[in-house]
Amino acid sequence: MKIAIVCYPTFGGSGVVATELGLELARRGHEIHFITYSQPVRLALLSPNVHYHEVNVPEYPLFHYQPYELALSSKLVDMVKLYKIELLHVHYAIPHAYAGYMAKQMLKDEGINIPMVTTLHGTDITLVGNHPFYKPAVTFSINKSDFVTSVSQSLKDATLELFNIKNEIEVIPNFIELDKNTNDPSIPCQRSVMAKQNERIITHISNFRKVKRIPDVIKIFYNIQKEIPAKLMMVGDGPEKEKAEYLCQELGIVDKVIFFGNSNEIDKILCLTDLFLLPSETESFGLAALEAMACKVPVISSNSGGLPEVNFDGVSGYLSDVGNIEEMAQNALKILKEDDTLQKFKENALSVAKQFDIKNILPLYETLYQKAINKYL
Ligand code: GMT
Repeated sequence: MKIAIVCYPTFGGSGVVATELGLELARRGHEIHFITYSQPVRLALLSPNVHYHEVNVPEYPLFHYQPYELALSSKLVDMVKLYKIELLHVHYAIPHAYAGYMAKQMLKDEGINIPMVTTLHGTDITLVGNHPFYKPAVTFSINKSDFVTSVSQSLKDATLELFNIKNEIEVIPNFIELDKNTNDPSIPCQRSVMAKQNERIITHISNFRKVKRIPDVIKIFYNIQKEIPAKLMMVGDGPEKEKAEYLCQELGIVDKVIFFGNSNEIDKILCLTDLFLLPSETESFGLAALEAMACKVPVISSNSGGLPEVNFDGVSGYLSDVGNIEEMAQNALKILKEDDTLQKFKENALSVAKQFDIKNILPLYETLYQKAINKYL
């Protein structure tokens, strides 16, 4: 199949899922065209099956806001015609589903019927899409998509509750490429560089937005390090980072917390991690938790959104109510104190992650794509 994938190229779950999906589809022989405003961060190499088309929005003094949707829909029309693309898969409803629908209509005018699959990722529904300024356009473009998927049952439920949706929504969860992520012996695991032998290593990875509750991460760690020797690795960048650095100063733990910034070497960080913290206000799925689990790292998370669908309480880690820092720290200590317990949770984390192996999830997308293409034959 010839598939155009529209996504955000930056560090963030939806872009990562879209890129990894495209790369695996390409490995399976499909022709993939990524269409976005800069090269996706996880898209290192292009190949005959993997193309990247940049959307440029020329500056013009009259524009207070650059008309990205317009440029994107025009680019989609051009690329569909040039490469004879058979299907659009847009990730994140705003504004991609809207731009995709416009492209569909323009193409229809020229006698080309192209199906569009929209994948809802989370904040496009829960935080941003639900805003009254966007809601009519988001509802419209979801309803006008040929097929809609959501990354968890919880996100599907939220979408049906918040919007007037007439379309079916199929749940296709986030996935992980286990062969790549699990204990690859070629990845050097330099634990001794980061911590002393007796220290536990705790990690948080995100884009440091408010929804991630970064102060909770620091406070949970603060409680942990009072009881056992430990280091915290904070990976990523975003609006809450500076405040987090100040909080570490206030709590007197700067020597125990390392801020890395954005990293493309997540597996090298996770391979030396003992515990992952994800106390988010909400997560439609929590891809970061799954990536940790695939590297045998148990997870302490909140129980909101789709997190209970990936982190199994008492098995791959523990879940607590949002903001219950004390319980999260106590649960972390339950896992970390004894080597045997930690080992058991590590094994469990990996076996839960196996359910989300890309090999199980990818065929769900392929079947859906075929259905979408058949719709217009
Ligand atoms: O929250 C992020 O880190 C980014 C965001 C995105 O859309 O790029 O992530 C959302 O999509 C991911 C992939 O489907 C999910 O795993 C995340 O849980 C979801 N984030 C939220 O719902 C807050």
